[in-house]
Amino acid sequence: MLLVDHALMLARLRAPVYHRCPKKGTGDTPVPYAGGVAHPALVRKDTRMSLLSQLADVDVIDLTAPLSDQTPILQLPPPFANTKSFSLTEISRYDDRGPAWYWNDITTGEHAGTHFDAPVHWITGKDGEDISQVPPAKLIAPAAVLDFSLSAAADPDFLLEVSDVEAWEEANGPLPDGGWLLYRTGWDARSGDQREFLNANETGPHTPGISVECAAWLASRPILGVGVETVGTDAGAAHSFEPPFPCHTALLGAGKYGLTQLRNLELLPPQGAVIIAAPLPIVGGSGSPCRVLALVER
Ligand code: 23J
Ligand code: MN
Repeated sequence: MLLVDHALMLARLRAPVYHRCPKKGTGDTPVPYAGGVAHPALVRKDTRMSLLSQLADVDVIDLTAPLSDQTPILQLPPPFANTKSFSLTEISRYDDRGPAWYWNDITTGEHAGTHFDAPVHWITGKDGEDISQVPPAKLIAPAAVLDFSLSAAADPDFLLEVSDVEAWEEANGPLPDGGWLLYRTGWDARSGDQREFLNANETGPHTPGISVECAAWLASRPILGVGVETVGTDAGAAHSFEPPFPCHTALLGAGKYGLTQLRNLELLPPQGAVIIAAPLPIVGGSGSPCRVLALVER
């Protein structure tokens, strides 16, 4: 079975899922197991080896921005409160505070750097999952990658429209059920510099995003969520949209997820990549810095 089929199977959470047992004598008798993820004890060793052997033909691409005190973060205008950046505080470094060990405390906002937005982050999703409640099976999912970097280069306020996604689907097939829409804008090239990344002037930040209508439409589609290269899933100017921050409002309100500050999307095919997004299970958290990896068949 293709790797992407495994991910689609997990993403669809079909229950029962049938695992065909190849053992002699039992033929092709389907063996049911509950839920989207097989307990290791329920999966034959040769099946596990088959999954592992497939990874030999897979490139692992890191979609995560490095996390440091230089990592760009969101800046909301007054009167709103702002997040802290990421930073390290040294506890000891092979010195009198700890002669044989080096370690740090970290300070970070939940929404610093490459991070995962849980539904509870927005008021429309306030009864939804916090970051610790996102089901692990959903953290491995297929992705469609929509490249609008030319449009965003021509207009930093470029907004993805329903017609853009429909035209993309016409050419590339439907967005994957239970999968990510990853929105490439080329904005990752600016992530080395907070000023360039936020691209603000006297009228506020100017970064590409998704229109109000398209955000509502995407929330009605069977996708898992939306991933972007910018500081948040909404456009820089989305504070002035009606409703404000339509991506957060519609998608998190529909129980979907956000991924931000992705990079290396240009290395992914339009369809067929499998995304592993691993936020920390912060109890009651609204989101988390996140390691995001893509698996791509060679
Ligand atoms: C809070 C308020 C507005 C926004 C955001 C957070 C984010 O972008 C975020 O990281 O979730 S736009
Ligand atoms: Mn966020």
